[in-house]
Amino acid sequence: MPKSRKTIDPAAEAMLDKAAEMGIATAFDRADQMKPCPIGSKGLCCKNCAMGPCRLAKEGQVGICGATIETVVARNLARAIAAGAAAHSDHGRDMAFVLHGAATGEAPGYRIRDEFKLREVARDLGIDTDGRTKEEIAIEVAEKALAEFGRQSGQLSYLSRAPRKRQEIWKELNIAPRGIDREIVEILHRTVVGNDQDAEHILDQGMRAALGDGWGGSMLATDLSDILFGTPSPLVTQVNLGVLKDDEVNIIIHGHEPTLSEMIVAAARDPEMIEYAKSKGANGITLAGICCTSNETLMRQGVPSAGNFLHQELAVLTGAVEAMVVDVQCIFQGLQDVTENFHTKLITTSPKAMISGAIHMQFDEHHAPEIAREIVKTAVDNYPNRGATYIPQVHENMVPGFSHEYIRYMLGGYYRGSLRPLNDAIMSGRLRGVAGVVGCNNPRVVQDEAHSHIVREFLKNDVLVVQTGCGALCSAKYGLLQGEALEYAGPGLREICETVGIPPILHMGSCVDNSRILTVLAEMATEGGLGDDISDIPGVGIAPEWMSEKALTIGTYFVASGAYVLFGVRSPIEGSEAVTDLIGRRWEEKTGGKLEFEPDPAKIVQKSLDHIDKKRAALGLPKYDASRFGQSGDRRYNAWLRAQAEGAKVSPYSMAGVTVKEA
Ligand code: BF8
Repeated sequence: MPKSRKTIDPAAEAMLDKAAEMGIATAFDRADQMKPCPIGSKGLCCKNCAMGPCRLAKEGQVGICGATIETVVARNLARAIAAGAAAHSDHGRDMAFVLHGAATGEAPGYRIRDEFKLREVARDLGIDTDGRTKEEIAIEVAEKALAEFGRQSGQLSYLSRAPRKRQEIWKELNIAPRGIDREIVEILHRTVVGNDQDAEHILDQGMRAALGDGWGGSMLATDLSDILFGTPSPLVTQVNLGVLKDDEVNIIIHGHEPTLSEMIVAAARDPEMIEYAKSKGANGITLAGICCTSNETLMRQGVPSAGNFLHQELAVLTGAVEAMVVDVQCIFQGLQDVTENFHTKLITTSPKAMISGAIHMQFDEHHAPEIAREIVKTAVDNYPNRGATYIPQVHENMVPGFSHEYIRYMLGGYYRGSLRPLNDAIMSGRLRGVAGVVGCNNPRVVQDEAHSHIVREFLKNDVLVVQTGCGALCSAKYGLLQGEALEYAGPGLREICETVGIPPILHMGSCVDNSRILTVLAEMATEGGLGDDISDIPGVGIAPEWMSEKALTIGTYFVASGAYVLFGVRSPIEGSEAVTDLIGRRWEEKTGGKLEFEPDPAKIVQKSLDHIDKKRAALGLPKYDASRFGQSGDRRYNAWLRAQAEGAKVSPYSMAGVTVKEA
C-alpha cells in the first residue's frame, strides 16, 4: 500500500508526491484539511428557510417550524435525489436537441449513426416508422423525447420496458413518474418550508423522481447518444495518466456530455490539425478523457482515458496538458488554481457551467465543428509554452463498450441474441449472481481501494460484474477490464467468460448508462428462470466510493426497480434511525429493493453475497458451491488437449480431478 494511504494507484501516488513537492493543493489535501460538518454529514442541518439554518444535534430536537429529525433528514435526501435527477436528465434533454438538429440539418457535423437503434427507440416511444426516412423518424423521436421531460400526466413511455410486475408495483405505490421534470419540481415543492412533513411520503416522491431519471432522462441520454454516435461494442484502449505523451499536444476532455467531445475527437484527428501541431514542434495530438466524458469517448472512439474523478487535478500536474476542456458535472473549481501553476488552459464550454478565471469557449451544436476546431487550435498554439513535464509511465489496456445490445449479441449472435445463456449460467450455479459496481471516487476514502477490493471478491465468488462511470475506470486501471483478469475469477465465472470470450467485468459506459443495466435486469427478469421481476434476480448494486448526488439518484432508481443497493463511505441519513429503517426495511416491503449505507468494504461483500444466496434460495436454485465445477477454464482444457494428443482417453472433468454433480 502506498505510504500516503490516499490512493492505491501508483500513478496518482506519484502525482501526489509531485504536488507536495511543488506545494500545490489538490482535493486529496483539501479533504484532509476540511473535516466534514458533523451535523450536515448526518442530514441533520435544515437550511430550507431563513428562520434557520436549524441544526438538529440532539435526539428529539425539532426545527423552528417544528420539523422533526425524520422530516429534515428525509427532505435533505429527497433534495439530493432531485438534484441528481436534474443533472442526468438535463443531459438527456440536450441529446434530444442535438438529435433534432442533426435530423433537420441545423446541427451540421452530427448525423444519425445507428438507424437500427433509432427505429427501436421510435417503436418504444410509439412512433410510426413505416415508409419514413431516418431524418423524419429522428425529428419525431427528438420531439417525443423532449415531450417526456414536460409531460404532465399519464406515465413515461419507457416504463413499458420494465417487467410487467414491476410496472404494477409502481402503479400500486403511485410512484410511476408522470414527467421527468415534473417529479423533480415536485420534490422541490414538497420540501419547501411548511409543506410535505411525512418522511415516507417525501421519499416516495424521491423514488418517483429517481425513476424519472433511470427510466426517463438517463435512458433517453443513453439511447439518443447511441443513435447519434453509435451503439458501443468492445474495443481496446488504454487508461491512466501514462496515456499522455511527452512529445505531443495533450488535450483532456472532462465532464459528461458526448456532444462536444465527439467533435473534438474529429478535430484532433484531422490530418490538417495534426500537421498544424507538427508546425508547432509537437509530434501529434493526444486526446485523453476524464470522468464520464472519458467513458463516452473511449467506448465509442477508443479515446484513451487519463483516469477517474480524482485524476482531474493530477493530470494537470504532469505539466504536459495544453488544454483541459470541460463541459458539465464533476468538474473541480480547484482545477483553476492548479492550472495557474502551469501553461495549461482551462476551457469551459457549457452555457450551464463557467468557472471564474477559466477561458470560456461556448459550445453551440449549430456550430460544433468550428468550435471544436477552435478549441483544438487553442491547445496546439499553447504547446510551445510548455515547461518541464512529469508523466508517470503507468497505463493499462482495457476493453470497454459492452452495451446491452452487444451483450445480447455476444450471448447469441444476430439471430439468437438473448440473455438466455446468462440466466442459464446463474440457474446452474456457474455464476453465483450479478453485481453492478458503479459510481465515483471520494477523497474521504483511499482512492480505488474499496472499488478494487469489492470487485476482486466478486470475481473470486463467481459473481459477474458490470460497471459504469468512475468505478469502471478504476477497475480498468488495475487491468481488470481485459481477459487477463480471469486469473482472479472463480471456476464457474472463468468458464463462462472463456466460452463467451469476455472479460469477467463488463464496462457498460458512463453514469447515464446505468440505464443499460436497468435494461439488462429487465430482460433477465422477462427471459425466464429467474422469477418474473428485477427483485427476484440474485444481484446487487454498489457504489463503494460515492460522492455525487447523482449517485444517490441512481441508487434510488435501482431500489425502486427492485434491487438491493449498498453505498460505501458514509451515510447521509445517519442522523435518523427512522429514515434508515424506511429506506431499508420499509422500502424492501414496498418495492422488493432496499438502500443501505455501509462504510466497510468487507461487509459490503458479505451482505451482497448473503443477498445473492437468499435470492437463489427463493428461486429454488442450487446452493452456490465453488467446488462444484472444479477447476474450469482454459487451464483444464489445455491440459486435456495435451493428454488427448498423448493418446490418453480422459474427460476434461476428470483431468481436474472433479466429478460434475447434477443440479
Ligand atoms: O457521472 S461516477 S465522479 S464522473 S458522478 Fe462524477 Fe461520480 Fe465519476 Fe460520471 Ni458519475
